[in-house]
Amino acid sequence: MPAYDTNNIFAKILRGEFPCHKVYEDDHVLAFLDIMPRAPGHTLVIPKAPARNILDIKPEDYAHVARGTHKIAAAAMIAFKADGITVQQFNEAAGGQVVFHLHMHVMPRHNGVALLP
Ligand code: D5M
Repeated sequence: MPAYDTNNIFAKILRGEFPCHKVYEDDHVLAFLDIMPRAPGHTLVIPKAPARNILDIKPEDYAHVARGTHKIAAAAMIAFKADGITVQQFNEAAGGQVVFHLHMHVMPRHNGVALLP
């Protein structure tokens, strides 16, 4: 697997070199709106630790991502009056990953409404 690239777009967002619509931040994670939302409120949760994907992250850093994802999912259910939540995460190009800094997609869902492609 290739090494972590410090010039990926999410690394730039973490360094404040590129803007984002921030939803939540703590010492370990940042959450912001996806620029290509597949559902209203589609949010990405990323670790502040430099990790390419789930194959690359330390368990203790992944635990922070899990905690952040849990928090955002619960908040999104309320904020978007959602009926459910889809959590999705891709690893390497073969796994559908496009941006190579680990991120969890958190997508509020409503009954009868499909995700955008
Ligand atoms: O897809 C990467 C996801 O990251 C995709 O849903 C678009 C989103 N994206 C890409 N650039 C940005 C910026 N600058 N802000 C917010 N969201 C962004 P994946 O297949 O999960 O790697």
